[in-house]
Amino acid sequence: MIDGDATSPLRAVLRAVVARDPHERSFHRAVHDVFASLGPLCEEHPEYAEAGVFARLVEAERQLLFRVPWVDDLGAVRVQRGYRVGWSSALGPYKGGLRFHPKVDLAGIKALAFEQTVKNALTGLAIGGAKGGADFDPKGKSQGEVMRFCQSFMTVLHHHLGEHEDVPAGDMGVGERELGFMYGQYLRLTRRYEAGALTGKGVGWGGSAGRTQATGYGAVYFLEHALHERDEALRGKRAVVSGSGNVAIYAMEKLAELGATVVACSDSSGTIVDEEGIDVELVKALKERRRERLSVYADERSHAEYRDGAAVWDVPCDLALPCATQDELAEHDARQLVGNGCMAVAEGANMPCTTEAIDVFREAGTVFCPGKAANAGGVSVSVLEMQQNARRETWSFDRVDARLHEVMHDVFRRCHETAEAYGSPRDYAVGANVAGVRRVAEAMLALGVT
Ligand code: NDP
Ligand code: 2IT
Repeated sequence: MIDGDATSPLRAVLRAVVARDPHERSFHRAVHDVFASLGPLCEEHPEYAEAGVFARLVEAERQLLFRVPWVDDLGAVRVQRGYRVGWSSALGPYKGGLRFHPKVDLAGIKALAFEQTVKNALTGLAIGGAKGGADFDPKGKSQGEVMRFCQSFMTVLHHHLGEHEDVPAGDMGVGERELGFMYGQYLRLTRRYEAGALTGKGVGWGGSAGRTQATGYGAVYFLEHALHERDEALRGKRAVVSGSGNVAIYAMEKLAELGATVVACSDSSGTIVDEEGIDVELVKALKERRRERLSVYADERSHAEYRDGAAVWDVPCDLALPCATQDELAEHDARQLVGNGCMAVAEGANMPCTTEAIDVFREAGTVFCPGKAANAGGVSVSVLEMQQNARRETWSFDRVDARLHEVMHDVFRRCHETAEAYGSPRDYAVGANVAGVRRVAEAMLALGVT
């Protein structure tokens, strides 16, 4: 709940958010969960509310909603909705991923763009916040269909992009293949080789080494710091990871490299349990190259068990990393994890744990690493990609990984110190929310009413 009396500025702003768009529940939740941490900050800085900072912070600077027509392989015309929400440019150009998934809608994109704004501020880098995507499902589509869709999407969006304006990247359903098709269309329409207009590009055509690994690796680096605070380490721990996409794969790879055993991962159809440790190379082959369902893993590794329709949360573990999608870990899942002795949860995905689940972790004293901090490695390496593009340089994987280590350490330190300073020691969600919002708020004050 939000602290303070019923007339507190935070409550008033939250009430106005709900009244203005009463059906946008996922957006309300994103604002509520950040505002719940801000009571002490709001008291310490009355000038924020006086300058309308909170009221401005819950409204996107701009929202683009557009038609994306495309022709499928049978010649039928199909129509999708495209979105790009530029939330805040107080700290830099709009920055955030594009998601292609049938459930994409405006409220969800607003929630993610708001969250991204706080995350990007927390990195300490010069980027604003944005998110976008479309209700297009790349699953089951041919290569040609995906390409035609991406080209149509970019035909509208290219007018609004650029290294100084808005720089998208990938997210769920948008990987190197989709970014390639979109970037190709961007180049064709703008007639400018502006590599810094999009990140997550392939290393052979303007991308950065280490961007593919960055989100998953970064989440594990953050978790490592949080465990270290408790005199614990990754080595010897049992971990479960939900999802088997970009974030999940590289979280699993780094966990294994640092001595943990990942015993389960999943996709939207079911879970694989492999007590010998998930074979990450096999998951990569299935998901990155062959575009198969995860169930095929059990056909190729006979000792592994496939649980149709199940999630990973009831597999006993020390560490749990939700790396698939939002609201995938609910209160009963949290209770199950805690009951099984899970000591730490690190969110690789955006908002995967429900508010109630996070409360369970808080009460149980489970180490909780919130997504806007733990998964900030992806967007941070996107900034390294922009830096390389601007200087026409190519950095080695080791150089990027060393910088990722530094950024994740900075993010952890900010969360840790801010949580302590604001009376919630070791509550990294409070630390992340306060540190991120404070940086945006200070910039907004300095820039006047914009
Ligand atoms: P991908 O599309 O690469 O992978 C998503 C994975 O999640 C797939 O394996 C998918 O399975 C699985 N999944 C989807 N829904 C469910 C479900 N209900 N239960 C179990 N598994 C499910 O996306 P990313 O890995 O890029 O993104 C994952 C999360 O991380 C998202 O929340 C995203 O916003 C966040 N994120 C991503 C970043 C990035 O750089 N890519 C950066 C920071 C955060 P299936 O194939 O069956 O759909
Ligand atoms: O949620 C995220 O941080 C991303 N999808 C990555 C954004 C980016 O611009 O790299």
